[in-house]
Amino acid sequence: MQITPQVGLDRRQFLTASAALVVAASQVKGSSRVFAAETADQVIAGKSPKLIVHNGKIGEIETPIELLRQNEVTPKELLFIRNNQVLPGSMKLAPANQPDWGIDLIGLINAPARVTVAELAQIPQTETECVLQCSGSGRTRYAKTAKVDGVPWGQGAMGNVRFKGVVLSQLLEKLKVTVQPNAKFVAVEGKDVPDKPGAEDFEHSLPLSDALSRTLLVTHMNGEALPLAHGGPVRTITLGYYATMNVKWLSRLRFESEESANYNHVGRYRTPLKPIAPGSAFKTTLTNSEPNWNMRIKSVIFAPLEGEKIAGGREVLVTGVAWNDGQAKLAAVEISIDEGKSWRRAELTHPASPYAWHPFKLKAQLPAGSHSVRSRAVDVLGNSQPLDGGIHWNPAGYIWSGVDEVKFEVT
Ligand SMILES: Nc1nc2c(c(=O)[nH]1)N[C@H]1C(S)=C(S)[C@@H](COP(=O)(O)O)O[C@H]1N2
Ligand SMILES: [Mo]
Repeated sequence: MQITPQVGLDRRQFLTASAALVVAASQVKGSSRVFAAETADQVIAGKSPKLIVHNGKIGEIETPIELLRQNEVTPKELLFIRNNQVLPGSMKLAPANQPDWGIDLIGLINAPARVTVAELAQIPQTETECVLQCSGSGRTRYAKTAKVDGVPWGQGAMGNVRFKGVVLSQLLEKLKVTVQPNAKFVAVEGKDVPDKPGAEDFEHSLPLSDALSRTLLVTHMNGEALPLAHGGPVRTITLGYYATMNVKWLSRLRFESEESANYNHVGRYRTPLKPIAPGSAFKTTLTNSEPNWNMRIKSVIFAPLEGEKIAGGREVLVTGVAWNDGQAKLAAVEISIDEGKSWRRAELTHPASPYAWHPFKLKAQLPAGSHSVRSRAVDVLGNSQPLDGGIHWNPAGYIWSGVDEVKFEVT
């Protein structure tokens, strides 16, 4: 890592900056990120100062693997943050305390309806542990194939959390709202404000059937009121979907016959339907690409850490987590310590929720020297992770799902 002296910083800024730099240097060895102006707790009050700040202005914050692996359920202090734009006043982990916050339901339904956060609390609740993963998580892995645009996320734009809320179909039942037969999508709108004048609002469309059965209107996370920074007082979580579809500060649900034409749904957060040449340009449209909806099957190695030096003469413990969109059971996680030539089954734990992290572990005897370990998850339908994740290369580097790889040394 190269340290370039910054010109024009005052002393207080410099001290902050150098403290952040020390944290950055110890957390993200080998990262291309050189400088963090602020620590995460300065960006969002309550976050751990050890998180990686990619953007302190709107809040793009990653969890280093060495912190992510410490808890089965990721505490709010450690959970990543991704804002495209922000609801003013929401850059904190405090709860929202807004019982009068209303959500409008409009479009292809029998009659428009409105529900408040206080009313949501009166409807039967569902609580589920699930992976929350930005579709850009792991983006930097694509750089081996060709340059990609966007926040240079490692594998830590994700976490495993417990969300509680009301399933959309149960809300409709309670409100006596019926959906018209020509409705095919639900557009989910957030109340945040575009960060540039003239920019479009943040919203996404979901296919109706998944929206009804797998979308929760979430008011609680990890047993507490949903923090403002994570979308409090209410956000959507569509189980098994990428986090970008999980709209924070939920304001409106539109039942429609078509997918939203909103820039964030059509111009971003989509991948080409057919493979494209790495490095080429691609403009997404409603018909040439698909939204970042269901999560691809994926595994991430938690130990060893990249670049770790492990004392010889003892077994090396390989650990990590795997998950998918929760629709097909995970069958196995396989580990290779010989660059993909042979694979061994790890011990895999099936959590209560199919949407949660599935921890895996394997012990390996390794001689002194340089080593690499690879992991790949397989589900009962045979879906797995490609050895070369670059086959899914796309200009924005969405939905990385290649075999994970970590290099380390036994001394
Ligand atoms: N209203 C709103 N919702 C949003 C966003 C946003 O910018 N505005 N960002 C999305 C993206 S891209 C991600 S990855 C997740 C991140 O959720 P988190 O910040 O709670 O971790 O929120 C999603 N929901
Ligand atoms: Mo995201």
